[in-house]
Amino acid sequence: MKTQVCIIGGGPSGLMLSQLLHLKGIDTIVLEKHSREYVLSRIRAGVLEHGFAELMREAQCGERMDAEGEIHEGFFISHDGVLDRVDLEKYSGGSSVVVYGQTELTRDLYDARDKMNGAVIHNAEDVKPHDLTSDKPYVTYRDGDEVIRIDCDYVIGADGFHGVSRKSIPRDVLTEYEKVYPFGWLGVLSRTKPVSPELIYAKHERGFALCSLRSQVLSRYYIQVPLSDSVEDWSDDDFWAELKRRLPQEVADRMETGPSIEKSIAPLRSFVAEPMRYGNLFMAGDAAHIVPPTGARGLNSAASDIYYLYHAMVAHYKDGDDSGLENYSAKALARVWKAQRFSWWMTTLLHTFPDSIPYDQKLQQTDLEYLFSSEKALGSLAENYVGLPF
Ligand code: FAS
Ligand code: PHB
Repeated sequence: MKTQVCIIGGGPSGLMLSQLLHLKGIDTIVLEKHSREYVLSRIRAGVLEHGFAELMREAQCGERMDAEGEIHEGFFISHDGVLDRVDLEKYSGGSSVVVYGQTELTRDLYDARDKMNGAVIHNAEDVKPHDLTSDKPYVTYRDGDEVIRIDCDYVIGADGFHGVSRKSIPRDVLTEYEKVYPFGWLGVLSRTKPVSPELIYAKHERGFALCSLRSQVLSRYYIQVPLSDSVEDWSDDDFWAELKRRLPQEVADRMETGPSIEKSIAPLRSFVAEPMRYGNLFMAGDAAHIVPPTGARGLNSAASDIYYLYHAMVAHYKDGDDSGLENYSAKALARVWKAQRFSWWMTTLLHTFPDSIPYDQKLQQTDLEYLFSSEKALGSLAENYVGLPF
């Protein structure tokens, strides 16, 4: 088989790039190790930056997002029993975010690929990139006992944190930066009316909590839990009781509870791999960087990688201009690190750290007080949350 761009990974990064390049007449093949059902069963991000939403529309996949997604112009931070609102629209100079689940946008991307007869190969086993530093790279994968080879011009590593692409870069080329947090997030999805029309990020001495949503009949909640916890340690009743303890009484009193239809624990880490290019391999999304979900930057950091790669590939194939490809890693990393900083800051501000000393706790308190006493501080939070420019 031959294609121009072989994309490893059928998550939002890989599918979005495949769709955008197809619309410009650039041929791609997407190799996904799991089934489509498995990919769509994962519950992940919920908040889309303005830039991600624009990319979905440019990829001709934004129709359902615009119809079913919710525009949010602010969110709340609860602390010391009170709710303080962050007015995103006011402090970002008129921008907002779209609340629309990653599961749904991934479904929209798959549907768009199907409509255009896009080549997305599921259950691709043992995917391996080869000859990445040559001008004739190729990728192999197994379909049962048969090994299939795909010759291409470029390989895109959009295969997430546990993928094969980053591991294909020699250790002496790659530099990895990592910070692991001493807690995780226990997430619950429930068919209940969301407790608040806008998200509530709760700082509490018992631990962080987040009230989010997927629609007006589907709620998404999280509580910070020790790394030693497992999902089996948490009955639905225990989860709801603990979530309520971490919220202001007026919010807890109106909380509609119900059975969990999904319950999982995600560890929190900050991670960046540099460079994001090796020969004719370009990494994008979680393959190259991970953030704690506190700042809702995970999926949104992938958006700018895809935006840069899309324009670089079009410039190469249409104009013979390789400047975008040459500058990709440095340009993508500049925005990635700003998302890393913001995610670290939001996580440090709002979580209870088991080993924190009284001085740290006073700093957290002061940071919150400063935030809500300064329009410039709120402006900084808002411009990062709605998404820094690509
Ligand atoms: P993905 O990991 O989504 O996709 C990579 C794809 O590559 C997967 O489908 C995988 O099966 C496939 N793959 C892996 N190895 C392969 C191989 N060897 N061969 C072929 N295919 C391979 N972000 C937020 O903003 N908010 C959140 O609340 C949030 N919660 C999260 C919870 C969890 C448990 C995780 C893991 C992530 C969460 N994220 C969240 C971040 C998440 O949304 C990612 O940023 C987003 O999925 C990035 O998309 P991709 O880069 O496409 O990577
Ligand atoms: C979610 O709805 O899953 C969500 C929203 C905002 C975050 C993290 C997760 O910061």
